[in-house]
Amino acid sequence: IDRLDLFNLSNPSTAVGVPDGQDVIHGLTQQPKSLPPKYFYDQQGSELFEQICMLPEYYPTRTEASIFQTYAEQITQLTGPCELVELGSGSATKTRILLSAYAARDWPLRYVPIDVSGSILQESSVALLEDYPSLGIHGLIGTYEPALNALPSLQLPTRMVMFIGSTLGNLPPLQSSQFLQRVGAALAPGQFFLLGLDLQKELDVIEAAYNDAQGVTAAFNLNMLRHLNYRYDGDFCLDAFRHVALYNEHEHQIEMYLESQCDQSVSLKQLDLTVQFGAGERLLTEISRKFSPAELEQQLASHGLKTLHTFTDERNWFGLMLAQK
Ligand code: AVI
Repeated sequence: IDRLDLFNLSNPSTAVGVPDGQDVIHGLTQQPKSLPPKYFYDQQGSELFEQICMLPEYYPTRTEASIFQTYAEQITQLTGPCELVELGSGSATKTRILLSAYAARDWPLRYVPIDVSGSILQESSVALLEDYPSLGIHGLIGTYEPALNALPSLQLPTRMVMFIGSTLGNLPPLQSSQFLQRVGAALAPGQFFLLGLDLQKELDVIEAAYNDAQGVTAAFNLNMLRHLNYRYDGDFCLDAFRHVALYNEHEHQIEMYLESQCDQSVSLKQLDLTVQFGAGERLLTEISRKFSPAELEQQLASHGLKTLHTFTDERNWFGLMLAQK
C-alpha cells in the first residue's frame, strides 16, 4: 500500500556487546527479586493484555476511551491540523476516536505509530488505512528512545506525541522523568504532548482491577515465566507460583508479584543462571503508579511542557493531559 511506510529500528538489547537477558540476570540476583515488565509482552502476553482491557474490573481502558469520546473534538480544536505520533500504539483503538475527529473537520491525517511488535503495527496500520482513505502512515518498529530520535520530517503544521493508557505508571520515578525529558527534547516549540494517566482513588477499586474474578491478570502475570522458559530454556514451574497484586498506598502504586509456593530452585540454561526461591518469597514483576494531575503538571513543566488542559471522566478516575512545548 503506498500510504504505508514501515521502518525497523535496530533493537538495542540485541546490539553487539549488550547480551540479551542481562536485565533478567540482574533482576533475579537482586534482593528483593524483580523482573522487567517488558517480558510480559510476547504474543500470548499481548493477547492476554487485550483481554484485560475488556474485563469488568479493569476500568482504565474504558474510562480513557470515554474521555476521548467526550473531548476528541475539543482536542482537535486546541491543536489544529496535526500529525499524531503514538508511543506504544498497539491496536490503536482509542486513537481512532481522535483520527475520526480530525477527519470530521476535513483536515489532513498523518499517523506515526511506534511499537516494538512489528506484527501488531502492520495489522493495525492496514486496518486504519482501510477505514481512513486520506490517512498516511509512517510506522516505526522499535523502542521509544530510538523512535523519538527517528521521527520523520513534519508534513502537517504541527505534531502531537501521544503516550496513553497510563503506561507511564509502569516506569519508576527516575525512568519516568528521563522519559518525559526525552519527549520534551523531541518536540519543537508549539508542538503537543498528550498523556493518559490512571489517577489516585479508593484502594478497593484499584486492587479489584488487578485481581479480576476470571483470573486473566493472574494468567498474564504467570505468562512471564512461560515466556522466560521459552526464551532462555528455563524450568520455571507455573503451578509453583501465585499471582499477588497489592496497592501500596504510601507509594500510590500497584505492586504485582509472583509468590513462590515452596522452597525451590529455578534454572535458565541459556543464561547460565540458577536461583533459589524460599516459600512465600515474592518476585516483583510490575509497578503501576497512580497519579495526581497537579504533581504531573509540575513534572511536565520542569521538562518545558506547559499543561493546557486536563480532561477527565465524571468520577475523576482517569486523566488525559494535553501539554504544549
Ligand atoms: C500497560 N499498563 C498500563 C497496564 C497497567 O495497568 O499498569 C499493565 C497491566 N498490568 C496488569 N494489568 C494491566
